[in-house]
Amino acid sequence: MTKPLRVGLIGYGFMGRTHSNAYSQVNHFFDVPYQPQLKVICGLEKHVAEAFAKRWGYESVETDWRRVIERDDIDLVDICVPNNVHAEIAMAAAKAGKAVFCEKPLALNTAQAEQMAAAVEEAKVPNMVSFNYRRVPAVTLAKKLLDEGRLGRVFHYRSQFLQDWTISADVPQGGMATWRLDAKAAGSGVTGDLLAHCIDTAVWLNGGIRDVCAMTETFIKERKNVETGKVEPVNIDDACAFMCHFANGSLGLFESTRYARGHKALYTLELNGQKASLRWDLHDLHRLQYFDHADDSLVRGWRSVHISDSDMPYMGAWWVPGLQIGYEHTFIHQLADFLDGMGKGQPASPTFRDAVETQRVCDAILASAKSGQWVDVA
Ligand code: SOE
Repeated sequence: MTKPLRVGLIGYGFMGRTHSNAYSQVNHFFDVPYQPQLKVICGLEKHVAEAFAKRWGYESVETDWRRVIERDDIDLVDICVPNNVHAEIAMAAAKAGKAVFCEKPLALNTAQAEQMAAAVEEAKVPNMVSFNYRRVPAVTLAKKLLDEGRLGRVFHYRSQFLQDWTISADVPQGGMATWRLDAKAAGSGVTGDLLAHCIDTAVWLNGGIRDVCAMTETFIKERKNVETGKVEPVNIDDACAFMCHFANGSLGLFESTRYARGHKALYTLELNGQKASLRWDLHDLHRLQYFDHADDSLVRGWRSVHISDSDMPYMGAWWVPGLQIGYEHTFIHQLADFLDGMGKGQPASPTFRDAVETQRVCDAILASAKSGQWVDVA
């Protein structure tokens, strides 16, 4: 028997769409104890919210998030708005006893993330942060192989997230479409927006990060602000590279930029262990590259494992072997795990508390880039 879960979604942008799709699909494919009911979509512009409600099947529309939290017909508040509003909404929702689902990065900085984690813990409400790439079946499989000890001791972790959409100086900052370029709304640039994904996956796969040494660059120093209409200084990092030590003694190398001409969303990761290595790439997301040194030396080489059989993570819920899935499915998987966890009374990771760790690494990166020194992840 599934129980209804009445959803209030705040934010009708790109992430609002990925989450709405997940609510609509999850019960078609996964046996989860809850059935999401799309009660309300909330966004600043009424006509946009109304069009969104019509397209996705939300029953009602609000333009002030406080109204969503006051409503007693809402069980789950889902936050898909710019980063600077996450904390206020999440803490108010927790106080009102609602479950809280929040887009990444959790907060603008560690202090704020800590407050948010404390709020959901004090209110004892289910909570999760949307670091969706953990739930790409190939990435989840990488976790399984690591946990089984197939790589042996890990020596290296390497990861990149490359884009190219801000190269033109004509791209503005601020506003609905380009708030990611405005430090007031986003907190940071590629560090919080893209490296946070790499860090979340890395810590999940390879354990905690001890210290970091980073460099950042802002290539275009001024951009027009959509809200003020004025040309203003750009205060986000356009590119960031950092190296780190993991607690397990392995070395990490990470890079992210929005200036890698030709790369639209190239997220890659690679681990090199004593016994084996593995590599994954978002542009070929249904494949895991795997090299096992124990293979017969005459045929030893990188294997390209196609993740589609039903014994692969999440794939039993989808089509028949050989037929693959895509980006949107990662959001369905994380929702399925969240609902399953709610049913069992077990938190699904990454919780707000888990995401504080990612935020800590991001803060250490920005501090290191500023000082030019190695910085401990406190
Ligand atoms: C930025 O362009 C962005 O949309 C991020 O905000 C997402 O988290 C990432 O998955 C894709 O790129």
